[in-house]
Amino acid sequence: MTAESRLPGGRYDTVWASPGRVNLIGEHTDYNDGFVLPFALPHSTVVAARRRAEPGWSVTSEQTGETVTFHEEKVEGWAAYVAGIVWVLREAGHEVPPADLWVASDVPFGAGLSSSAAIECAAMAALVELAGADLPMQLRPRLAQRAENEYVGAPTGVMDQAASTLCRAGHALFLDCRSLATEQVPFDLAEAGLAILVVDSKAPHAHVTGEYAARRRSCEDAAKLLGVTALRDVDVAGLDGALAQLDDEVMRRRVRHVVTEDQRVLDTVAALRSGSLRAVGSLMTASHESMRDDYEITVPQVDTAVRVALEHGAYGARMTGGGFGGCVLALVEEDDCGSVAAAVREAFAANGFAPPDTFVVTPAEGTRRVSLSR
Ligand code: GAF
Repeated sequence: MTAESRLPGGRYDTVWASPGRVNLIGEHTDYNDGFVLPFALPHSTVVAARRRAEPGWSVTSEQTGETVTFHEEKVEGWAAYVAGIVWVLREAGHEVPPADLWVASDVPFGAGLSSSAAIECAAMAALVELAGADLPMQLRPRLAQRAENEYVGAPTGVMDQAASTLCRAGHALFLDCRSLATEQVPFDLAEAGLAILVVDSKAPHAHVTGEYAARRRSCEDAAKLLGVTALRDVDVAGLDGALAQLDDEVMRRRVRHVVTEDQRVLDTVAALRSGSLRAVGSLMTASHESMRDDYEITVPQVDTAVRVALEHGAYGARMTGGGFGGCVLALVEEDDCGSVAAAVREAFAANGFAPPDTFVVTPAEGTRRVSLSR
């Protein structure tokens, strides 16, 4: 059942859908002005909107049936993702007309698949249309990020909002998080007989907590000590020299992750451009090792999923997203999806972990207008 088919019956002025994402490679590089390579999931969040006569906005969740109505006051909880978009559009000088909104989603929550960016970007698209505002897609990710940073209070980078807004079906989005320059990189797994298997580890995932903020702070402190604007300005050729200037061993490891991860994104893009899809596997695994050993953001469940996938023939595997739980991506032969998924499930059971979810994904379309046929 698609998210849009779960919207309550009725007349809407407009309906928009924005997807969740997985990040093929480039983790914790976005807030360092670096490179990322996400693609959109087939799972999306749909926001339907209708103008209303009385002032204010309401948002109703299809999932819980709850309606939150707000005016100027600060909203907390899930509705903050929508209220934050109203706030940021008004901050940017757009007049947002009073409206009732309905939200339905099939993006798994709290799994590191960007359910928050999906609701933000769909709400933004619906409200921009109601407002009749001229706000090009390219400018929307920064605004949605600002809503998440300043209204919701999560110190994230721009990757998730950019992925949810700008991704194209059949492509990964090569994004320079400093300039926001993009390249749609063809990523046709089926043609190569490959698949990306997602393992949702079901380990609790919450990057609003201190660990994400601490990683970000450590990177910003390191950039200051090195005299650069952001760690993006250190490349692998200059890495040893940069590390030699830092006294703190933990900070050195954080810097090494970010600098080598940026290079792995560039190497992955080069591999995809030359059609060497299988070569991406070793870069994914190196990325995971760097997140595990240097950035220290993995947990036993995701490390187990990666190890078992590799033992059962995956070309590469890595955690995707902010970390401390969430999902693992494994690059596998299409025919091996079932056996790799079964091996991971067995290993989770043997370790006493909650059963994971496993599913195969292909790169889907970013934010799109939906025509309801009913
Ligand atoms: C989360 C954040 F929201 C992103 O901005 C990004 O930093 C990611 O973690 C890690 O790459 O999804």
